Amino acid sequence: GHKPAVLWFTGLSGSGKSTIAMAVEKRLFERGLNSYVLDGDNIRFGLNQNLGFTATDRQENIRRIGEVAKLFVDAGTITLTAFISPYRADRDQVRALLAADEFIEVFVDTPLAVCEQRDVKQLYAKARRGEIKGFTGVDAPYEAPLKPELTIDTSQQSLAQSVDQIIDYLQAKQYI
Ligand code: GGZ
Repeated sequence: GHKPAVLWFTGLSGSGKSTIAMAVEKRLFERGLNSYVLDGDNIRFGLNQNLGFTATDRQENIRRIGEVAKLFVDAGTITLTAFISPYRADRDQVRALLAADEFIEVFVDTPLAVCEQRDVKQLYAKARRGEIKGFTGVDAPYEAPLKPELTIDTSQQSLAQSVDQIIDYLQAKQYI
């Protein structure tokens, strides 16, 4: 059995949030546990397709995702969310929606320089050229968590090590 919770990944674009969340989900699935990843691919193209990247749209994006994550937890699912969620107040609002042990903030603390060097989608390059305005880390803020339950630096450890770190935490705290 397991105790459902939200693993709330936060970090810059290209920090590795989705990659780690997907790999954790795979590991949980292999153990027969019910889990699900909410990310841009299944949220920003559907439920939140009317939202962009202004501060107010990001706030509403995170608010809705928090509400959906709460529903998933109520349904018994270990829920992983992978959104930049740059504002501390918005993350704390989601934390307040849930019971104290149902919100696990995972700070994917990959340095901006590393994210920018990866630049898989060439979005940082576009932002630096001024072709995208309000890009997180370039000309829009990212407020790092003050007391995340977990901090992961993908420039210092492998994907497998990051996954192990999260699985170890879930086991130590008796979620799984
Ligand atoms: C940041 C942006 C922006 C701007 C488009 N700023 O690498 P990606 O492509 O897949 O990750 C980024 C994603 C961020 O969406 P989120 O829903 O996670 O953002 S938030 O939590 O702040 O609401 C990036 C792409 O969308 N993208 N424009 N201006 N990232």
